[in-house]
Amino acid sequence: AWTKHEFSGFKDKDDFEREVVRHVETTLARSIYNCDESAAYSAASLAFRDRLVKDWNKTQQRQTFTDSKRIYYLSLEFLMGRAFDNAMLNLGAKDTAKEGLAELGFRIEDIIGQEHDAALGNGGLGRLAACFLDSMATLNYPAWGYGLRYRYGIFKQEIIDGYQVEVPDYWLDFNPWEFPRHDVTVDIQFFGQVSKTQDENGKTIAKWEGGDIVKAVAYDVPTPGYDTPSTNNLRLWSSKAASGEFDFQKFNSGDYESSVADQQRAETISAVLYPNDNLDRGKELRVKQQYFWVAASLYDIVRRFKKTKRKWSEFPDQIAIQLNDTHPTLAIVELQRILIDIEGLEWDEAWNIVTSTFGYTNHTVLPEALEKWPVGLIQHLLPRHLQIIYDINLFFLHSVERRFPNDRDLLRRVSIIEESQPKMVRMAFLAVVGSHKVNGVAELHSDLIQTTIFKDLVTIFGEDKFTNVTNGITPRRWLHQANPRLSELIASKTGGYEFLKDLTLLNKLELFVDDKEFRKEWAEIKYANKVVLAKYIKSTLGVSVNPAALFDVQVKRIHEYKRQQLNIFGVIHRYLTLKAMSPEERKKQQPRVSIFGGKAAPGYWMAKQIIHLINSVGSLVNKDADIGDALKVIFLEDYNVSKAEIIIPASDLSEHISTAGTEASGTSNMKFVLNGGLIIGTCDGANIEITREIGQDNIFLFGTLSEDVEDLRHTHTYGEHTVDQDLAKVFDAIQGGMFGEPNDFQAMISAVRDHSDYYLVSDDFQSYIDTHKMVDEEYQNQEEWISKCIRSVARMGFFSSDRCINEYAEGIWNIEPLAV
Ligand code: 26Q
Repeated sequence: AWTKHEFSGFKDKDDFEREVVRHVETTLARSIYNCDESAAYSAASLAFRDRLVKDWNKTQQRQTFTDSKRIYYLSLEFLMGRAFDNAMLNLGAKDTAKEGLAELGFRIEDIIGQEHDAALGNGGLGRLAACFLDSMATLNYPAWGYGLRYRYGIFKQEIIDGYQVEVPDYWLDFNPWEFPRHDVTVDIQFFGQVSKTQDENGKTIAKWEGGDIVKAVAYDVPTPGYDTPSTNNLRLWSSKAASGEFDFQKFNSGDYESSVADQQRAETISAVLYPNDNLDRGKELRVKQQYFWVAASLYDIVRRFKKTKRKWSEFPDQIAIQLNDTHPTLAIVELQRILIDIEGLEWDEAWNIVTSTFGYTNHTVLPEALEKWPVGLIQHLLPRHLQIIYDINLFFLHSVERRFPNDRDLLRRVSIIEESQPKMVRMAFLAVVGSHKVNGVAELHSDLIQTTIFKDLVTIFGEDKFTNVTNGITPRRWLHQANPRLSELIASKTGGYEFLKDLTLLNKLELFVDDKEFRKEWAEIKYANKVVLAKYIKSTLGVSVNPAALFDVQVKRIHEYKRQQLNIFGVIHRYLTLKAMSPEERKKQQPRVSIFGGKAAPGYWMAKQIIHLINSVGSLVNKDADIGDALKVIFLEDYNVSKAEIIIPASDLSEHISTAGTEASGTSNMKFVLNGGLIIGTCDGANIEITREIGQDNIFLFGTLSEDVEDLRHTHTYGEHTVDQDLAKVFDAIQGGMFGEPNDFQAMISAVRDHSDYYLVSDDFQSYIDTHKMVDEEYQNQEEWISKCIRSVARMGFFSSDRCINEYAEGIWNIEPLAV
């Protein structure tokens, strides 16, 4: 069924097997008779890597030879997950590998399971970057990703006595998917002083001297496209002491400790991913990471451009750089510095090049997530950059003043420097001023940024600078890889696997909504996926769940704005309701499994309390003999990409219930619907567009609308808000000690009942409960439910990251695919 493209893959299973055996015997230096699953994974990966490398080299050569415009995607996070399965599928050789591995005595799933996730990201923003790499390669765009090679990715989460415990994620022991480029290094400068002199023409020359040097070393990760030889590059930088190992001068003079300390200080820069999601809580090390990565990447990009011997004015014709949130905003300043201080361009010419090159994607309106850095910190770490930021601001404010004279308050509001104590650099404003396009990630979100945080900037720059590109997901990983049986069934009805490259072809499924045989197979696949998840739950938590129950899933980072507390309060309400019923009545209720998963930032105390409450509810409910299968409450440990691939295909209903106006887009909502699950959600982020595409009848919407949120919040602060009966009963149960020590959960209750209930949990509670009641009723009618699922999948074509990347390419990057 599968087209093998001409470049890579294997001739047949024997060809593949020979390669595996060769790698076991030579690369790994082991006997094939003493080959365990781990060695088989290593060797099989290396066999695929060899194929990938060939395509990769050809792709890079072609991009250089044709001198085509490239897009550089700068992201501090790439949440890639596993690479082996993805490589097999994208090269169209999974069946071959499966047969070959079977002959060697292995089940392919076991071999896939050997791989450690590459978890260089927190959540949505990092996974979006990974989906974009997949789409950019698949669509044959000349694209590179630039990121940091963290020694430790996002921490591993363990649950001990109901509490989250963080364990370091050391993932680099054996990683066949990266290529160290010890010859590709860049010296990165920190601290030091700036001196200014005049040249013979009276022009001021700034020199940044002194300070420390840290070395950036490149590690390259090939990122293959699906059914195409295009294989792009993800370049990750690792930090090293500039002197190589340690300072021998110091060492020989007996100062061994400090020579090692210097080395360690340098290596600290790329040591660990900051585990905050939607929260700006970085210190000096975070800015160091940002500058280290941005400076190395720009040096690399400029070096490549200079080889073409083109004029500087052609830079934006050859290069587009996309900033994934404000984390790489210093790139704007760094490119301006390179052009004026090193290459000798005039300010205006340089600034034109800079602003034509950059695009900026905003992922949040939450005030606590908007990046700001103290002026003093930047002054100390990057003295020349602070001067340039001040100059950018000066020229910008001058232009504002010319167009809007005598509006001092406007100048104060839009200044890149916030005149607070201490003064702060507003990174989002700097990103807007230094880019030619600014986009949000879903329609509502893009409207909101233009009317709230960037309102004044829209007035100044005009509406055309601001645009929307609704997020998308790659159907290769999130349908074909995660849910192979559903993918196969879809292929059988839509004319093969073409839909994986043009997701709008899913619309052909509408013809089969009433097809009995098709519906039966559809339901069987969902059930089988639920059995797999049930087994996983049994093996990890020891809890038996009934696969016939309604699986209700909320998996995402734990955050008050995402409102896992609303969900667990709802679960408690359900439990109390069931307890109050007679056994006969209870039997008539729709059985449910409430499944949670997600990490809390280690310093986010309230998020950790929420995890604790979920686990406490679970340990009571799951062993309550009165309740039995009617309700189970599960918290899955260490939610990550590879677990998402098991959980998402097994969901009947998933929860996307953020306070309206807080979730920029959400992308797991798209993954769940694409896998034949329905969703309960608020009118927020991409939920709104999902509703537009799949139809109101196929989604369970509830709650306050974003335009009403502000007013409602005000009524709270003026003390008029009351908690309704049902929610009060939930609080009483918690405070009565039903789920253990009530003091542990007091803050969660107080936030809603006694304080301002900022996230409007009490306002939305009743409609949330009522909507779940509707879900129960509708789930009873399985025929109707399945129709809704099929119709929804049929209408999800819009949410492919391929559509999304094409919009970026056309509307922001002005870049064309390179024909293969
Ligand atoms: C900032 C400063 C210091 C330390 C950490 C951070 C930081 C790190 C990660 C701030 C934010 C993030 C991540 C944000 C994120 O994942 N946002 C999500 O992006 C998705 C893709 O666009 C959206 O779908 C989600 O709605 C949005 O929450």
